[in-house]
Amino acid sequence: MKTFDHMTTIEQMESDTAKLKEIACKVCAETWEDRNKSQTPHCKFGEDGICCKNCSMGPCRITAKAPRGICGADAHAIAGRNYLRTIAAGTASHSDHAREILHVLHSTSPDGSYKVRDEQKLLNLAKEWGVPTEGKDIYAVAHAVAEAGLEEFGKPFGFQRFIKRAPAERQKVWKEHDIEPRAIDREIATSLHMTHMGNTADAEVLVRQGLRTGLSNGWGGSMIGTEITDILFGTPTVRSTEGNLGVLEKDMVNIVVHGHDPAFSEMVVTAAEVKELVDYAKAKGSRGINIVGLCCTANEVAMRHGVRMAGNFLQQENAILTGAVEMMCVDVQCIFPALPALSDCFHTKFVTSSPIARIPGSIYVEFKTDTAFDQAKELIKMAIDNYQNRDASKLFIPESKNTAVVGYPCEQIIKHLDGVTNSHVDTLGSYRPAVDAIKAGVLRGAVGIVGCNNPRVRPDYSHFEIMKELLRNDILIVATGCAAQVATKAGLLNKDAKYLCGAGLRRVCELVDIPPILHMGACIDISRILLLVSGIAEDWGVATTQLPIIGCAPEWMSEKAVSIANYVVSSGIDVYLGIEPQVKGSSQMMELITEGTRKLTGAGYIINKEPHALVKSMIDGIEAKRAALGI
Ligand code: XCC
Ligand code: SF4
Repeated sequence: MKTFDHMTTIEQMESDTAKLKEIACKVCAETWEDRNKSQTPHCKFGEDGICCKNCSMGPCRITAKAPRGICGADAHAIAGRNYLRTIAAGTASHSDHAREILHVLHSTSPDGSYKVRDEQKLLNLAKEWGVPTEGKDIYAVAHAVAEAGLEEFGKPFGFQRFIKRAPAERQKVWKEHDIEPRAIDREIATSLHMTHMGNTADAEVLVRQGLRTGLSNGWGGSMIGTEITDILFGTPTVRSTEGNLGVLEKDMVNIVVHGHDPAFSEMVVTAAEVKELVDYAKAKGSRGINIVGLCCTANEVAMRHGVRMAGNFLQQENAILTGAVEMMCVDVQCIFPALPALSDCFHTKFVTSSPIARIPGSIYVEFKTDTAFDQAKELIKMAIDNYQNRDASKLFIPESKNTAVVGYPCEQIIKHLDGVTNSHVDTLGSYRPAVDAIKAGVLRGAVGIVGCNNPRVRPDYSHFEIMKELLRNDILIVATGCAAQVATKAGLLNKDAKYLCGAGLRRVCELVDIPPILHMGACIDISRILLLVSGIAEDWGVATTQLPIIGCAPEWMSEKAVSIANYVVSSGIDVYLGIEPQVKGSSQMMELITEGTRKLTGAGYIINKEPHALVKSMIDGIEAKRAALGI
């Protein structure tokens, strides 16, 4: 049998990093590896979530000798409050990103920087939201939909509109337990209010508000963000691309786009195609302009343009260390404040673009919707002019790169399933072929692998080990965010990765013509996974809690990830974590997040730092769900 021979191993990735570290030493640059050393061991109180500085009588730290803060808050109250604040911050980040995107939609015009690309999706959404469309110009509809979306953030009454998309069973659970998400800003503000000095001290109540706040992200902010981004820039389709640092080109002007909000990166990508700029780059002695992505921005532009991906979160400094980056331009979230100083060791120009992420030492070009395209062209010109400043003695581009097939939003998954069953018209437009494959045991189940990488564990290793083991066990993977990037770097988004799979999954990959890991987008697109799982549950006629489908964040680090975990658990899907949430100092909180939420939503966290043990528990979890279904 054919084998899969072009996988990049973690060891190879680490050897690339080691070579780049040599360059860092040579130019006296500091990287996260150095800072991680000086930050460990971490503060135990912070790690366990039992340091409170929510008022100036404190900070108060809980020990055996001092079991309560000055106000009397105990470990459970303090860990619970800290946890809820984390969820609120994560929800705010995803949702504020969505709000920005709504403003971009509101700015669209036929001759402006931003246009409507997916008119059908816009019309569908207008219908869903009851926005009148008849006799209206598409841009008038866009502006009305944008306003309706913006209402979701602050409306005084009612719940998030998108919860109507969830299975009836879920909506009932949310209502019963009083966790239906209200206006997004309200859930965030309520969480901050509840955790202010002198308010909620009951961990159970804090956790419940965490679920509701998470829901306002998953079925609110994030889902709005995904939907509107598709309307503005097109719903992603399947395309081929490449990933890892080898996508940087020795003889081209390399521009890295990094962050999350595609309003910015889309302009840069489009501007880089302008002929005068390409000619200008050639006139300056290069072979052209090479745009590559990092972190979630990479996923966004890869799915819509096939732009190649330079890597994930902990690789952001490596990109600059190659000495081949003329410009890195960033928007919001997951951007190391270390990047300007690092760029200064090279010729790299480091550009920030959002008032949300101002970083000292950067070149700040505030992006405005009405001038966005011209600003993007200016930036590209600046990068081209910088090409001649490259220092050959500091240049090292690792060769590692892999081909990847990306761009599987729900629409594309259904389209592929339709392709398999075109003779059975009754299953068209549904997930029933996938359901049948799971029922038959050809597929044992599915896992959504999401999230960051994190120096607390060997970076990327947990992802990699877990992914390989799941594939071997006929478990299909959908991936987003930096997890999807690990798969890209490793080569697991290649259709040939089917040779790493068990016989059942391999057959499915061949039949449906997909790689065994489906790239569904950026972290905000985990909202797509919610719809996928809900659709499968409905086509199957069972509850989401019964499905052999689970979520996993092996190396998460951000507050957004905690918010995500909460909406996934609220949606009835177990979440397997490879990094412990910072609540260990409270036995009650540990019980609540692993078991307590099960009584409310039917799902909870399973936590294990050791990836092989974690993946074993995942497979056991999937098999237990199968057994309970009698399949
Ligand atoms: Fe950030 Fe989204 Fe995490 Fe990657 S996966 S490190 S949050 S870029 Ni979302
Ligand atoms: Fe200490 Fe209570 Fe103030 Fe927190 S709120 S810092 S526990 S006194």
